[in-house]
Amino acid sequence: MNVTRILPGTRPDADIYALTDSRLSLGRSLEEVASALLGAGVRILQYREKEMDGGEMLEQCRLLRRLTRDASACLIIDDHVDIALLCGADGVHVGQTDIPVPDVRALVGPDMIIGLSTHSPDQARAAAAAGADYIGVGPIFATRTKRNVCAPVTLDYLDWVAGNISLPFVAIGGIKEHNIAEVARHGAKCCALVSELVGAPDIAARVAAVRAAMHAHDADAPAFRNMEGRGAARAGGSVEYGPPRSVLLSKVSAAGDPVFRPAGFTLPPERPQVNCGCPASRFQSRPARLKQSIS
Ligand code: TZP
Ligand code: MG
Repeated sequence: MNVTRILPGTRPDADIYALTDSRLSLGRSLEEVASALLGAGVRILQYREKEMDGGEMLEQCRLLRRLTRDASACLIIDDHVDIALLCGADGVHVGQTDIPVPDVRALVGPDMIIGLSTHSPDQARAAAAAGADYIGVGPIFATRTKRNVCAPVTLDYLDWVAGNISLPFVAIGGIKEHNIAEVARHGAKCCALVSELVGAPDIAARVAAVRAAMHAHDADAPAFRNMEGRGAARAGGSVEYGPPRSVLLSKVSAAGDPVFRPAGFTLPPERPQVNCGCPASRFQSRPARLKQSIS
């Protein structure tokens, strides 16, 4: 299998992870939306459609495979292992109630990337043990995009993952231009966005704006000075970047794991688990405005 193995946050242009959603695309075709994202330098693209027949999904994924291959971008398919295999995707992304990671691995083989959504420390640890290649961390904020999503895990869970998990991870859920800097400050080197990107009238401009916002805080870091155009790392581009931010960070966790976290970082205290059906409940310590229910 010839996999374009771009894992979240592992290189400068793996900072933005875009997901498709035909309901939010302002009537534009998948080809138009995907071409705009890829042309703007997005290098991780997830196909995510919830209400479409399998045949049409496969056709769309084959189109995306062509577009992503031409752009040297990574294609991940949400949920559908069969479609991922049939279209030759680079990876598949599953949730906690989908086919378990070891079973997905048995189907797709050793090379295909497997991403797993997580909402709690237990799930994050289990994801690593199960053989996931990266984890999703979210929903960080409230979102209307995903139905039946659990309450926001808040930035507290992101802090915990950044300090304790060595797998690549991507923050997701309610991330927008106005709050992405905060998410990055809490350790996310890669952010996944749906409505903010595919719902933008000018997708290329929105990608550039989101990237600029995400990296605004990098300006103080010596390694990121003079990185003109970082936000526009584009199709086929060969922009040279400074060393990743991780080299500036302390490398040893309290548990001795080789993880990266800022000097002076302290782990949030463990909180008792409240059984409300949502495994993220232990992190629901943020203000009530972040706890609003999801429609
Ligand atoms: N998983 C957790 S939240 C979410 C998914 C797929 C949707 C995020 O959408 P948006 O529009 O970026 O809030
Ligand atoms: Mg799923």
